[in-house]
Amino acid sequence: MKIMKYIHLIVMMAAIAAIISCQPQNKKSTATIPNRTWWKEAVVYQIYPRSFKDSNGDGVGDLKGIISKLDYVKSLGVDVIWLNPIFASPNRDNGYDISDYRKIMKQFGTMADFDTLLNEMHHRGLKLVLDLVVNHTSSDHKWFKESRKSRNNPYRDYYHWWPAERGKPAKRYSYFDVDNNAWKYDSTTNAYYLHYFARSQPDLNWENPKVRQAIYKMMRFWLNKGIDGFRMDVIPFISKDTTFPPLPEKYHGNFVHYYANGPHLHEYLQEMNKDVLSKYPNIMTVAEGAGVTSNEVLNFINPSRHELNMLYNFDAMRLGLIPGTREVDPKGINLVDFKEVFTKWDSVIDDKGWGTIWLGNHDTPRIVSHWGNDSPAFRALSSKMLTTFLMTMHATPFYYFGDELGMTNIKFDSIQDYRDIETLHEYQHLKDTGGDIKKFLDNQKMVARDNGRTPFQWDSTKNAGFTTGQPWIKVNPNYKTINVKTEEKNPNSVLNYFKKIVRMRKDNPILIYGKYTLLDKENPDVYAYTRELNGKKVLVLLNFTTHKVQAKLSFDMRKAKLLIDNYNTMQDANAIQTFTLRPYEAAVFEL
Ligand code: ISL
Repeated sequence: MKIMKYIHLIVMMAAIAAIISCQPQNKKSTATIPNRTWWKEAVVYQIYPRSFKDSNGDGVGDLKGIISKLDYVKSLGVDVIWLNPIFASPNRDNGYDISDYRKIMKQFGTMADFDTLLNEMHHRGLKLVLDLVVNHTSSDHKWFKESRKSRNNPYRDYYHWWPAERGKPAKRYSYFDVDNNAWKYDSTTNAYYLHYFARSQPDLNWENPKVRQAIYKMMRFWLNKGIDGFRMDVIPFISKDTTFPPLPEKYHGNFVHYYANGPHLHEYLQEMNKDVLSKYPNIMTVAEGAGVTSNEVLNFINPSRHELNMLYNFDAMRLGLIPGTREVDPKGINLVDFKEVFTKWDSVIDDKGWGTIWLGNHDTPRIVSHWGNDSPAFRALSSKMLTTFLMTMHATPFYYFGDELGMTNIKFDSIQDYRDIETLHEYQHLKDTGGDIKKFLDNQKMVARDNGRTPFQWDSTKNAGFTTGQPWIKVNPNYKTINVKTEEKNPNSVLNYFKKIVRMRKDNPILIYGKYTLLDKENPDVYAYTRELNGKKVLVLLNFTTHKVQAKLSFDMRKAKLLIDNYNTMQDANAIQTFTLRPYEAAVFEL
């Protein structure tokens, strides 16, 4: 009997050893984490190619420029680069108006440069995600050029046309149109075409199976080259009710929710998954979730639906703005609302899918200027605080290039400095309609997309080391002090803090997979939460204000181990029920 017991014991120990040795090599135990996936553990670094690094002196960033800086990207510790569109384009909306999906934009380089980029990235263990812009094309795309030629052209039904003899089509709002009108009359065939964005961005007709097949073929072309996934531009907008009924009253002023709920949207995403995505099981997909509410997110990302992996939501983007407008609210951002948004999305997604976390991208102002404080006293501290938030949440972080330096809004004084179609068209619209131009320009300093599109700041030489030519958009004059070279040398810089906290996230699965719980919910100044995994607990404390504040906690902080603090030092080590935080302090503890 005894011998049998020993044999049992030995067999069991051998089995346990085998199970442990099969686990992915992570420093801390992850034995009980279900559904581990590389893109859940990744940090995505978004590069706006136009503004990253110019290799040929034409003032526009390019692929060779990116290749020359891959070691920098690798040094950050991030895993994935998402590139904004790099395809042939007349650039009316900086590449979001594609004229040929299989060609590289001339200003950015050649297909050979692309192949080198992908190779060099993979060689360094970096993955590449491309922007898939298929709600619309450029009006210069061959399909549209054909489509507008005649009513019986084979490409006619690649786009949405409304014959003028039926009268004016029902109102549809457009994002970038000077008249706010998404229908444009075209005299060649006496018909209107639909464009949710600019007139130069006609919407593709996804209800036509030929369009869908052409797009799937194009997606396979890039996936076969070995790219690692797609970020899908306004993908919720693709399906339309082609009877184009009058817009229901409740959507006037809030049309994005109507646009994001087309009748066959999920059918098409499932078809795309079946025909394309499922054939490349190791890629990642993320929907730009404009117009998608937390009630709807699981329709896109619940694995049982076979659609997409992740969706990034826009709920937080309305905060700090006057409701229904893009005007900055002088009352500022209400932190209780901010916490509620992120907590709600986390609880809805729970373990039924996987979330994303982001605060800024190429369509937003710089995160430190909007969510933090870009005054000299607080810029670095608040940048680090916001980065702490992004790197300690229960979702995949999408981090915008330049935020790791604490780059700020440029705040142009003159309309001449702006390049963005959105700002320029809105300006024109106000001029045409006698709107308040001064108020508009003041507001643009805070919200304009160009604030986040100024050239990356490499060093303190001319044009921040971005280009030897004339940059396509002005360089932020603060590049003399805010730049990679200076920050690399300073152990306390925003850049070095970013690297440190990225490493911390990667070394601590609890920060990736751990359950998120909001604490001290009503506190208007502090965002406090715990992350829990396998009996371990981490506490995150973030002060969103310029003054000392207190978090109410029920932990005995005397036993807590400080993992990171943006002041470098721990204070209030003896706290029990409350914890005092210094201005914009961010502190992470193991409890
Ligand atoms: O930028 C916005 C508001 O300022 C958003 O409403 C934005 O238009 C929306 O999120 C869609 O964005 C995406 O598609 C646009 C392109 O201009 C954006 O850069 C892109 O991210 C059209 O392709």
